[in-house]
Amino acid sequence: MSTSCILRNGRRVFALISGGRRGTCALCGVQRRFIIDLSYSTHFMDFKGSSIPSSMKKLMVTKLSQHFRDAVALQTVPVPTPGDGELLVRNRFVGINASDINYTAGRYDPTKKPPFEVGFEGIGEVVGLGLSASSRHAVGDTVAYFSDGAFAEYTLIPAQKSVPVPAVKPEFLTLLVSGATAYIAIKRLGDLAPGQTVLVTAAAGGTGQFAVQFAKQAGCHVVGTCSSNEKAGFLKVIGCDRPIVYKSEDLAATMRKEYPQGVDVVYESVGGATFDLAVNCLANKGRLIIIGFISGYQTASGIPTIRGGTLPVKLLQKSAGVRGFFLPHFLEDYKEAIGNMMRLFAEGKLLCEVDCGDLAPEGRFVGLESAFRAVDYLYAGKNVGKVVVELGSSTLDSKL
Ligand code: X1H
Repeated sequence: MSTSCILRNGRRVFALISGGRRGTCALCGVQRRFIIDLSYSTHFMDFKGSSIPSSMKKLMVTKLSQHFRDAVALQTVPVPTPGDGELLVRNRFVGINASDINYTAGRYDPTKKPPFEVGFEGIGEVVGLGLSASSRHAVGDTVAYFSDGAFAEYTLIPAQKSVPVPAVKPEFLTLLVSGATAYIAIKRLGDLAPGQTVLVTAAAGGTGQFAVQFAKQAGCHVVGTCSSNEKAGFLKVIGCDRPIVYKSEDLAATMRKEYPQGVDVVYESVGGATFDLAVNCLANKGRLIIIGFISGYQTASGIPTIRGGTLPVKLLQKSAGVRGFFLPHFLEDYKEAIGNMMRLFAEGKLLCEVDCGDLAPEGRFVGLESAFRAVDYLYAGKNVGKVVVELGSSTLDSKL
């Protein structure tokens, strides 16, 4: 057995998986790298006889573009080795976010040049880990994470970023970015009181579904916009008092007629004309929370146009406010948010709707290559709930 002592970032770390012993799987012919116990602890033991292959599929941004298919390529790369404080996670589900294309367009960090990895969140099993990570984790742990590079069969994550989950269910994945965004934005910026009115745009989407439920739980009257009757039905199920199908109803006219005093809070993710409309229906002292502006992301600038010139006047006239919300700026609230949402889900008080594309034209999103279809599906506004891609083949499943 070769002892694996590698240099990573200039530091010496002991790897808990090793390329020392390799074998070819008799069933599929894939070169596998066995997990080898390099320690004196059962933490590093082979997990239920499973092995991990030496190579894997991964999506990489090879060119900056706001069009996911132009920006991203499917590559075969070596399965990485965990450094000291890292976990190697075999992803079973990965989450699609509207902002994935802001990332592929280089908007998150304009200094970052391709190639770089993509994907914000995943859930799966720990299959390898570094020495200091082993004080709190073990091979076989089920974890979810909000970290870079999720669109891969295996992802290395810093152990501190892992969220322990009771099972590898896609419902838990919905909480990491979409749920946490709604929970923290509403709690920290909403200033909700019972009896107030909240408007949620794209209410049946990945994050909208949570905003509806948290506003309802705060004792508010909730109005939600969506694009179809099917989505309006879903909104009713999650407690939305007034679903508005904006394709068949004039949203501005309905708001003027039914909410002449305006709404206290808007949870807004569409941008452009929808943002303008949201400003117009704010009540006195209303709060508009910008969590995104999806209507602009596929354009060159990424920014939809608004009637900005009148914004200061309108805010002044209503003593209203507009606040932006970007999840990484609120990580101090993250643990509490995830813990509370997990408890609500376990108690049956939170519905986490997952859309794996079962009704999509080419069917369920299975395998990394289906991330392309999944992004298109989200941008076509077809999803009800969070768009999730399932990874992992049945042959691997039988080994784990
Ligand atoms: C450092 O802070 C940020 C914040 C947002 C860095 C990048 C962004 C970004 O790319 C985003 C973004 C991120 C999350 C989210 O939920 C929505 C959005 S919208 C957006 C953006 C879009 C177009 C641009 O030209 C610039 C930013």
